Amino acid sequence: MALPCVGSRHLRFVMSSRRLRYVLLFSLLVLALASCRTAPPSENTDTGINIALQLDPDPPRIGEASLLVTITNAQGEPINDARVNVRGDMNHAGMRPVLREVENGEDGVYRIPFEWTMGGDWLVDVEVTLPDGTSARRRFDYTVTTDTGALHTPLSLG
Ligand SMILES: [Cu+2]
Repeated sequence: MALPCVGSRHLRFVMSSRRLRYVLLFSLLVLALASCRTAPPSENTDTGINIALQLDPDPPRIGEASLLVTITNAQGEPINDARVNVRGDMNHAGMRPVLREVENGEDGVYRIPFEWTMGGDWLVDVEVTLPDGTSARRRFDYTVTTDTGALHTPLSLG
């Protein structure tokens, strides 16, 4: 499913000249950047819609939680009439995503009830749609701890 992040070894045979080698390296770099992008852009400059996400609790742990999505326009003013869709997914196959949709923000903040159903690495996709149909999307990643807090001590290995 995921594209390979490094160049295949069998491409080596075509590197007959130095120039070709640079072309190849550049192509591989572009491919790598396209398929391995981990950090989302800090804002959606194309639409002017800014999406920020805070967690409660933070750091996240298994169980009930709230996502606080803050949406502002290019001038930094709050947007309260957007539809916000959230999809929480883990980085492994076979898991049911956690889906949420809310519509009313207050001071640009949309409080979304959520649940971290499993510990591990999560991807949270936030999609914002304005009444005029303009939409923006941003991806966040988090690691959800299995530690439930002070009452619980994880078993040590070995
Ligand atoms: Cu999982």
